[in-house]
Amino acid sequence: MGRTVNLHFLVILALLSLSSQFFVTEASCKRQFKRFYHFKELAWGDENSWSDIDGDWIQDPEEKLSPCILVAISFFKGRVIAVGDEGFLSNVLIDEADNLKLGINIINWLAQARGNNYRILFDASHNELEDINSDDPWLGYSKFAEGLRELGYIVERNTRKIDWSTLHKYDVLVINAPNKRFLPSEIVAIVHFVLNGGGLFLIGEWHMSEHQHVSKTLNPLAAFFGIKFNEDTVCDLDDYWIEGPQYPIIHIFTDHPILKDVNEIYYYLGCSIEKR
Ligand SMILES: [Ca+2]
Ligand SMILES: [Ca+2]
Repeated sequence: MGRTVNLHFLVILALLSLSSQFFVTEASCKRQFKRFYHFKELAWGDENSWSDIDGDWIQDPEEKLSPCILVAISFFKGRVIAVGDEGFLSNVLIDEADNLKLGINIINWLAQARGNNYRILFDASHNELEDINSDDPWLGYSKFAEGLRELGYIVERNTRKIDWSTLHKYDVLVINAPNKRFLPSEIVAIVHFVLNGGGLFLIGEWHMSEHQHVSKTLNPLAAFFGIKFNEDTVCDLDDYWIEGPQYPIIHIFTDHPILKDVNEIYYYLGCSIEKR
C-alpha cells in the first residue's frame, strides 16, 4: 500500500488547530492547518439568483441570494471538487456553453494531484443518476467519457463495493447523484484515497429530485471534506438557458485553474454548496 497518511493525524491536527494555545500564535496555527486543508468557493449564481428551498421557484425572504455552486478543496495530498448539479455534464448539455470545458478542466486538476497517470473511475455502484455507458440524453455521461478518452484518459466504471484495492489503481474517482448510501468502510476507503493524493469529484442534484437526496447519500461522505450539499434548487430570475428559473446560466466565477476559458455554464436543476 506504500506510505500512507494516518487518519488520526488529521484528527489531532484539527484538535490542535481548535486549541491554538499549543502553537506560538493563532496565525501560525492557521497557516499550519491551511497546508493540509484549504476550501475555496469558485462559482455562484448572479445577483438575481437564489437558493430555492420550498420549490415554488419564487425568491422568498429566507432564501439566500447568489448561492455558491462549485468548490475546490485541497486535503492533505489530495484534491476534491464538488458541484451541485449532475445534469450539466449529461449528453444533452455537455456541448452547450462551456460545460465540457469545465468538466475536462476539473478532471485535469484532480488528476494532477497524483502525478497525472490518467486513470479515472466513475462509480456506478450507488445507483448514480448518470452512467458513462449510457447514450441517453438526460441520464448518460457517454459523451463526457468519450471526451476524456480522446485526451488519453483511461475511463472505467465501478460496479463493486468501493475499497482501497480498487481505488489505489486510479487517480480520480467520480461520484454523481447517488441514491444508495455509502457503507462506512467505503467512506473510509475514499477518505484514505484522497489523503494519499487521489482526486475526488462529487456531483450533487437538486433537492426535489425523486432519484436521490444528497443530504442522505452524499453528505455523510462530503462531510469529511468540510462540504455540505444544501437541500435546495439554484434558481435565477432572468438568466436561464430554457424557460424557467430552475435552469440558470452560471457566469460568476473566481480565479482557479478549472475555470480557465470557462465563461458560462448551463446548470440543470442543481443544488447549492457551502462549507460545513
Ligand atoms: Ca421559494
Ligand atoms: Ca440536475
